Amino acid sequence: MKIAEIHIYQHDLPVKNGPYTMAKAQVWALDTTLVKMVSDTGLIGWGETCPVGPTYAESHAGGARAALMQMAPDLIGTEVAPLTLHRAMDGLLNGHNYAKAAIDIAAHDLLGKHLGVSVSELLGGAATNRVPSYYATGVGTPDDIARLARDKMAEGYPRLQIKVGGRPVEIDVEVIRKVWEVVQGSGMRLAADGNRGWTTRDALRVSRECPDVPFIMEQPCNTIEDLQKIRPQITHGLYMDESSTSLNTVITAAGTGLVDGFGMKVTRIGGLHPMRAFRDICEARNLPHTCDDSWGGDIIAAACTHIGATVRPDLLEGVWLAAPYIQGHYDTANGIRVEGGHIAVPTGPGLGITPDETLFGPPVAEF
Ligand code: 0XW
Ligand code: MG
Repeated sequence: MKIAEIHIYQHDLPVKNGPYTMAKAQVWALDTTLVKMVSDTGLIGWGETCPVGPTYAESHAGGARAALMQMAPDLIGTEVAPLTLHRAMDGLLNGHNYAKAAIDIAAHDLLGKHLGVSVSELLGGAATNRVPSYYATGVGTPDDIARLARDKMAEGYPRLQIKVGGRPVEIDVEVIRKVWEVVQGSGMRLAADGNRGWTTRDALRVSRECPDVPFIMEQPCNTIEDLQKIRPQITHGLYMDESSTSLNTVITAAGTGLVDGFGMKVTRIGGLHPMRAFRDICEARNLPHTCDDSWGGDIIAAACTHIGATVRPDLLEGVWLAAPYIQGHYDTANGIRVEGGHIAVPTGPGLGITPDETLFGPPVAEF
């Protein structure tokens, strides 16, 4: 089965009760890019990539579409096989994993439909039909975030990710302590995500001032060198998110024991094919990780849920979706939802969703 057509769409995803605030970014609406891949057998697969604004990572919406337009004409006629496609994409464009991921996801959807199996079956087999999610707060006041923690715990979320950074670190310490007062003893797991916003000085101080709170520090500082510097001095677990930009980085971070786990984004690492290798590397080293993306609609959500379902359950820190922060779904019947802090794994072939493409308007490019 070969690629016959590639159609690229743009779609806006406004943030419910926006903005969504992180240490170095504030977003009101996200610009997502969708890929419709049509095979020479007439089947359709969907892919998506949606950077959460232009400063979260080295990615932006216009860049995703430019990269896709660069590669797409030469992908027509390529076999719909993830490894073959990645080699073809790498021969057409250096880097730009987050754009390649949209092609990779569409290919998995298409292949699953062709074989009559779900994407999680393609990725090695689901360990569960319901994955845990986690709730990510924005950067907020101690009282607001403590209230949110109470609400999300009551909803059934097993894990909370508190956003910190980009302000005096004393406030971050207060938020962590207030949230801990609320969730202590409940079994709720905690992450404090600095989104690169702390200096090493800040990270050391937070670890020193909250020795009794068992949170993990997610990407507290900007660079791998910063993480190496704080690593021997902190008592909290350290997870890498934004810095884990490729399998190459992940192998070193896992292999040298730099981190205790990862916040991982499917599109940042290049899609589901590299994500399954990442999953296996983590399992070999007993490293917990999330299966997320920076943002996106039902297509990204389905991709994250399928790979999340294949992770050894004790290593899965949760699947994060943008669904609770955006209005509506691409597929009103089968759209991916968080219910009781958990997500049902879609059952149909491929990604298990059928986007209503009338939502996306005419394609911005087609090949
Ligand atoms: C919480 N997330 C998965 C969604 C936001 O885009 C940021 C991200 C993270 O963990 O950094
Ligand atoms: Mg993170």
